[in-house]
Amino acid sequence: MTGSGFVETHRLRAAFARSLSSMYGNEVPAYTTLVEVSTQVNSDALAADPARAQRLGRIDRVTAERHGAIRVGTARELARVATIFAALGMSPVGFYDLRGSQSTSLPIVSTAFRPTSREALAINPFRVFTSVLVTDDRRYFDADLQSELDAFLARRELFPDVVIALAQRAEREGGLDEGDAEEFLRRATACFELSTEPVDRAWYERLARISGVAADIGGVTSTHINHLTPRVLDIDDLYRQMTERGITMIDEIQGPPRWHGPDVLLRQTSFKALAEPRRFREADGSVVEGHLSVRFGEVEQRGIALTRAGRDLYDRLVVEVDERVARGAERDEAKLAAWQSLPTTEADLDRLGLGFFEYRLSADRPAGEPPADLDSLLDGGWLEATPIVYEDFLPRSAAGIFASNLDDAGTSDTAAEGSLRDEGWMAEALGRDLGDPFVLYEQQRAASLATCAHDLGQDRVRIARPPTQQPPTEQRRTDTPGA
Ligand code: OOG
Ligand code: NI
Repeated sequence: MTGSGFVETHRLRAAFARSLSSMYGNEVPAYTTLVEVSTQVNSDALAADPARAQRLGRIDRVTAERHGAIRVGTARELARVATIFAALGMSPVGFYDLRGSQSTSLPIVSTAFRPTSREALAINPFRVFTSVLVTDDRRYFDADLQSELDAFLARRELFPDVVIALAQRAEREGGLDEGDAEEFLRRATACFELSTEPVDRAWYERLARISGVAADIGGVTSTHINHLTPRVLDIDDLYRQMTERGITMIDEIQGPPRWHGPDVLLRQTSFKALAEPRRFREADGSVVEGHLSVRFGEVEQRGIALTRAGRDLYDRLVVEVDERVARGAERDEAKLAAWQSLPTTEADLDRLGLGFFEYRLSADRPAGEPPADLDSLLDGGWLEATPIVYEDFLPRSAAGIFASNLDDAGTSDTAAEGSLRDEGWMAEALGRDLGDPFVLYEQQRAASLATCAHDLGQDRVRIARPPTQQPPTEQRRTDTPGA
């Protein structure tokens, strides 16, 4: 951190991502292998087709890109970690409820902290999927266990006051002086280090019988980074190369299939949780060496952000895939069959209002009076569309990743009433506004249109095309007029 005396927010975030990455690489050597293979996959993809490789972000952004995952126990812990992320220019975006979605017990709800502006994302898009335990959900915890668990969580301090004070100052002042920045990064990184503190075996196992995730969160006195995920341009290639190196991957690549059309949303896979040495305290007070398998390696390939209409379609296709699998189809084939309903080109994804794009003036646009509507501007070569990258997560894939990395499905009482958790609860717990992914993508799209309108000397409204709510048809084109 040499150079200018003041380390502003975006540099802090990039430095934090690097610091976490080097700490995690020391703790989990397989992560280093994953990063090596990812880097190779990306340079191969770049060499094979440079334009395609950089369609969804410049190669330096993609290669530096990581997301982390952490898990906390209480609303207070969530609010404190939100303060740390705010210092790094990362705000909470989206609400994910993973409870009851799988046969595996996942008594958590989640959000993701990430930069939200186009500029900040381009500098460093570091994001952290953050889950919080729902201790009052009777499907998982009875009243007695809940009060023991709440008391246990209330006694620990994951994020010391000194880190929070530095974070508050960094948020207020848009960064920190070099010395403070170093201290903040060191202390904030340490909050996510695997603790050597002995784990109370009986307590941990009691929680583990209900949910491996509950034990990982509430069975220990600290938190840790669960995984750090590099981004690749070809996840199938990565899956093959990791398997060739003898690393056992989970059975599936979660999310959309590999196909000939545009990549949308997010494809993810992981390698199985590793047995890591941990110390245990036994009932008689003795401390012994043992193992826990909770941390795993994950990798992702990002695609185009979908509009609400596009996302609704995606969610319907996921249901259709399940139905096909229930009737005996193989999952990858079922996905490919369902994907026939998606447009096969970016232009159609845009025109049908299913995907988010940004627009800019073409360098070689025609002379003369430009037409007034977006589709004609695109068709006539005045404007060019570039896809907006999906910066968020998928609840179904997240639940799948959690579940496939737990040895034991745990237990839950499906007849009991779940406790209420929603966006409102999450914002209240965070003590901050919770961003809506769709609104953020729409703002980015609208801002690019406003710039185009200005540059063309047009009225902004005339080229803004409201995203169509129509389901896609078999047709390659629709008759939706430009507004
Ligand atoms: C998070 C699991 C979900 C993703 O990228 O969707 C996830 C966790 O294990 O804490 O990592
Ligand atoms: Ni992840």
